[in-house]
Amino acid sequence: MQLLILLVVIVGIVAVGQLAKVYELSSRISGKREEDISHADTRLNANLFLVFLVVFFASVAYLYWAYGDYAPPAASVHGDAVDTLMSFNIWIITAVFVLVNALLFGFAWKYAYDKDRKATFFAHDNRLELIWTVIPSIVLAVLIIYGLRTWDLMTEDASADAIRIEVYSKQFDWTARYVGNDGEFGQSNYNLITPLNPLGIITPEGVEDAMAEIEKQMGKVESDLSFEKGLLEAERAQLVASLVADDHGHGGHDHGEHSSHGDAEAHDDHGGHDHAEDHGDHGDASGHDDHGSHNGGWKAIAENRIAEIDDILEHQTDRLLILTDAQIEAKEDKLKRLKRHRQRIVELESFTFDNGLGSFEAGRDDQVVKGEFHLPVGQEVEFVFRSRDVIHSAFMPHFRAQMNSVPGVPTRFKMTPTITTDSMQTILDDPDFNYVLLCNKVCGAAHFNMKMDIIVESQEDYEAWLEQQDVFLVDEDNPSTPESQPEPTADVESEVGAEIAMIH
Ligand SMILES: [Cu+2]
Repeated sequence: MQLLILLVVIVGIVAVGQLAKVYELSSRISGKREEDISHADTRLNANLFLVFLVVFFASVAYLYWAYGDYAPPAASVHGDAVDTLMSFNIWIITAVFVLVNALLFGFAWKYAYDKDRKATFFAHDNRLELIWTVIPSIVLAVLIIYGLRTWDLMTEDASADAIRIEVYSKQFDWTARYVGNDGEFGQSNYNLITPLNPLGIITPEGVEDAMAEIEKQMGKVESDLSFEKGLLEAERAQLVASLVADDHGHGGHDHGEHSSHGDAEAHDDHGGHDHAEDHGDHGDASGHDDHGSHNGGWKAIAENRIAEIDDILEHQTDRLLILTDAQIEAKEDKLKRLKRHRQRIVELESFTFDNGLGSFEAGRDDQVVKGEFHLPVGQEVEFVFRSRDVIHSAFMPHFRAQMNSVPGVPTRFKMTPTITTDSMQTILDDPDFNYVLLCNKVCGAAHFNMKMDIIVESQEDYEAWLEQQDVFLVDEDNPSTPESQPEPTADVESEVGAEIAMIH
């Protein structure tokens, strides 16, 4: 079938070529030149340009009319500003579009070829250059400054009493988290994620398990590396070389022989040898006249290590590993990564918030919700976005809000919803309407399904709903805080709770 299509295409090309040739030949016979075009043809083409211009403008006008009002009314404070900015841009773009195309096709019509007309020629005009440089510069500057000011409405610092919500993305769903009474999100870490703790909020048990897991993995990698044949041989060669170098400095013993000992005990065979003594009491200055104590101690350690390596190479061959350079590098990288993970958890564990709240307390009363989350109307909300796997984009079209959600880099914006879900259902005459949070970054196979409903309601309804949401660690009577956490933090917590209650 494909071959057939290819054949048809080839035959077509050949046919067109032949036709062109025939036309050329017949023109030559009738004495007509290729560039001789009749006046009627020229006028026809010129008029077609004009027809095209009219049809083009008419269809663009139709598209504006049919699709120009693409979004329901903005449901946030800054949303109106975003819409105004958008309209402002559209008006400028439309004006430039009409002007440029009218000139382009209008001139093609007006100045169609006329054998009696002579073109004027001028190479340069400073005034024209100035006009088409300065005017676009001013227009662009206005657009950029206006745009940045609108952007600030979303991104400047939220007020102190703003509600804080974390939106967490992963392939392929969203999770929302409220701070709870203490006003702080519990710290979280990728390594603390479990099926029951999908956000990886820090808990003493979580830290213990994660640390154990990291240590286990580190132990495995370290053990692999310590039995890698090439690494052992390289280490041995380096130790031998440094012993020899040291020896040359002192003009003393033959360490080449020394370094070939089978194991540590072999030192004893050498009886009164200097190094047997070193072995006995390394680090002790007394009794080593020709070597410094430091030097002697180092030598003993080096020789012990050589003996150890020899033992492994000769007697523990079943434990030896032979790895490629790339494999060794991968293992070393993994070790570094695990150490970094461990370090981060240690830092999180000891973290204290400005209000004295410890790391473990902050997370305990966090409320984690899925499927939908609620917002009170007229109240400023600060969103913080985190991602577990790839870059997602939190898009709330009705609030004219969007922000990338990036692994490892928390992002944020603030907004104030102005229309409740109920009112919007009335405005749109659609009882099924719901505000939505969508993913607006193609993030994988089920990207299209990555959605969360948003309910905007009165302050009372919102509080009643929030009241019903589970707190992260439910067992309040038996707090799973470690012994080392001092009692006073509990007081700080209740004080902060009281303060927040007063604000509301
Ligand atoms: Cu996504």
